[in-house]
Amino acid sequence: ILLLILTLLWLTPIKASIRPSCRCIIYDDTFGKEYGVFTSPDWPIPYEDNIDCLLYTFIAQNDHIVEITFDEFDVQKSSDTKIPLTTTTTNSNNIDFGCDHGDYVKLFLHLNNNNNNGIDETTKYNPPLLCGKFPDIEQTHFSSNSILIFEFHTDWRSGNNTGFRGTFRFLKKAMFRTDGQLISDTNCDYRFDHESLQLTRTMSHSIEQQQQQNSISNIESNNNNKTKYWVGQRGYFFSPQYPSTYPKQTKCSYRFQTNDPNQRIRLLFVEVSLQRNDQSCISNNDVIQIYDGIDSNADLIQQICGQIAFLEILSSTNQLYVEFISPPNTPQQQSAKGFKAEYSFIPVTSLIHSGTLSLLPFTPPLMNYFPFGSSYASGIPYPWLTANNQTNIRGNFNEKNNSDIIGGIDNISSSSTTISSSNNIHSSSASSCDRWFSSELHPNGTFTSPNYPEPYPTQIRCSYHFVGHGKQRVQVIFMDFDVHKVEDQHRDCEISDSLTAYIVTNGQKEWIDDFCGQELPPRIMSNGHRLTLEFKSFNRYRSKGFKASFRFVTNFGIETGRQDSKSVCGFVYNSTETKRGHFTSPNHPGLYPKDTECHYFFYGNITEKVYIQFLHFDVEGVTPCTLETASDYVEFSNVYTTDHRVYRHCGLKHPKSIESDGDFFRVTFKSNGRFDGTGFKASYEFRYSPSSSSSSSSLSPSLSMDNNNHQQNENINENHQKSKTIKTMKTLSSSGQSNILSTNNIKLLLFFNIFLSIILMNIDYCCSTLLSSLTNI
Ligand SMILES: [Ca+2]
Ligand SMILES: [Ca+2]
Repeated sequence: ILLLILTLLWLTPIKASIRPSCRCIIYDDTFGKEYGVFTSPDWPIPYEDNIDCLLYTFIAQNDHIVEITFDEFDVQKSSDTKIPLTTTTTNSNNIDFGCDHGDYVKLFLHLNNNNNNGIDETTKYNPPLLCGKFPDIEQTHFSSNSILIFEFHTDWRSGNNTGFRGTFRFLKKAMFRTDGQLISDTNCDYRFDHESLQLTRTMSHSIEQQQQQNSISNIESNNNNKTKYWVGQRGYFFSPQYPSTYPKQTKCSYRFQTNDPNQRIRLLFVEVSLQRNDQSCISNNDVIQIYDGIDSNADLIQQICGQIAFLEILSSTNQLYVEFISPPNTPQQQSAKGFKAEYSFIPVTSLIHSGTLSLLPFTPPLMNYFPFGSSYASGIPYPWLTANNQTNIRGNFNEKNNSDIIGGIDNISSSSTTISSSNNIHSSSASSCDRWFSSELHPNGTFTSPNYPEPYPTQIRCSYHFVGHGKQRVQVIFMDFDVHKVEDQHRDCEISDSLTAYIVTNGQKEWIDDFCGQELPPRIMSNGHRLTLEFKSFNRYRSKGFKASFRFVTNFGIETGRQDSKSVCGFVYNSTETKRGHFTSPNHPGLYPKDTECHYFFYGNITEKVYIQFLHFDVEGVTPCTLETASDYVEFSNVYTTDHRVYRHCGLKHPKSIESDGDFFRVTFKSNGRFDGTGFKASYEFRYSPSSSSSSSSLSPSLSMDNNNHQQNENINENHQKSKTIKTMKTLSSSGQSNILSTNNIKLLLFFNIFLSIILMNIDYCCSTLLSSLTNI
């Protein structure tokens, strides 16, 4: 009854203001089921022409939001205008993909409950209009308040299209509440101040000392002790209106700090869905910036743009600052969902000691927050809850592995009986062959195979875990390598003794390479602050194993230029400092790390131009090196952000030479999360060039190729492709299906487990629906 009264309150204004020609269907109940169902008229029989305006109105209780998901979608598209993913020109005219001249679904996601005048022709809808078929349209949509309306419009043209079928449900708003303290007079600036109880207990006798270690927090708690807002050890924070689309002109901040200098802040960006385009973060409007300190003056350690899942950030101190920016005055673009992130305050000791580290990477969601059981987490299941040990970074030493450790090994056998439980790694790790390297303790060092330089034992499996923080990457450089390789199996270490490298991508452990034989492997770099190497041996061969050095680097293995603290990976080359030199891709000559973006800024004198020549080029990708071709690329620009022309290069062809238009030049390297190469090495030179714009045409899309190198490149190419194929297969087999599943697919799967309730479709006037509801009372 309460629901209906609320319904009545909202409906009255809605009814008053809609177009008279609009008919209305209301969904305000799922009748005890998790989901309700809606369809287009006569579905799956093709819908009629000239429907003009049919309003689907979803009304939740005041403290709920509405989620709708289209499971089937086939709406006539009158024009085939397709917006290219390479939005080098962000033209707002293309936003509706040509739907506005035909049949469409028009979404109203941000209707306000309080001063609600319903919708009319002037109500702002949420672009884009939906028409066509999957994957042209986004499947799932959320309201920001308790009402969601969409208009179904069909024109006079017949198309024999079946329309749509979808499900809706109501979600508690509390699921998406940011746990921090909203700073007064701000829209979305939050603080997350955490008080370590342990510290308070142990240090209560020396408050002065405590103040020294964390002045800001304590000054406030002294002045204002009673209203001090402490957050828990763990919680969530969200972009505004999440999971609905975030508003333009947004600037939010999230400041984390703890009074315990021996705690770190760990963030896990569970889902990030910002404007999807094909630009590097430096040219992107909407961006999340993460600073390793109390505010934006601290070092920038991460920039997130586009779409990504399960990205982990670790602070290097007890403070962390996050900014989310969606600037004003940007052209109207497709709206995006924003982000969902989890924070936690963790003791440094958990980064140093192996046992607690295994709890570290991922914590389960706050189950109670999700009203419909454990599997719901805004569309993405938590992979560590479902994954087996092999795809789980935690499962580095499961029981099966433990039983592989047999006697006769000096530093292992004595303890093999104590390694009985995977939960008990902590206590026994010191005597197993697993090793943990945290940058909190070891900024660099060396490690070896067991017994090195004596032959390593048979039947072992050892893991070497590296955990950095901030923007640190782990770099491993091999010094000696002799691991028994089974011949006949060309370039395949699968059945040989081997050393295998894994990183974490999208929250999953991912294979990057493995090594065997006697050839010294190239240097390795992680894509983030974690890296795991696994060494395994089978039979009795007398190979001595390996020795390698590791270091946690913040310069991405780029040895030249001056690093710019305002970029995550930015290097400045100034003509006043050096006139010529070299620069390389990260980790060169090793494989470049995945998911990495680096910028090289060249500043010349006013009379100079920048001249660049590539000496080596291997950037995995296919022309035109775009998002659609899933390519890594090297991009050139004559301005700091976005050039009006974008010149990209990928593959093995390299430009012979490139000259800037003027005294500034930017080179950007960007790699994605799949496949890699050895990157590039290039020389640069600032050349005296007094007359401007005379030779700007040298930077043309069809850059000349060095013919001498061409033949050589072809050969390299062949070998390269071979190894790529092997890598592809391995990646697929090791990472399993879960990596391939998109959010939408996972959602579809979920539906198989859900009991659907079907609501009879009443195509009727709003008021008569309401009347019949009232009659039911
Ligand atoms: Ca039509
Ligand atoms: Ca790639």
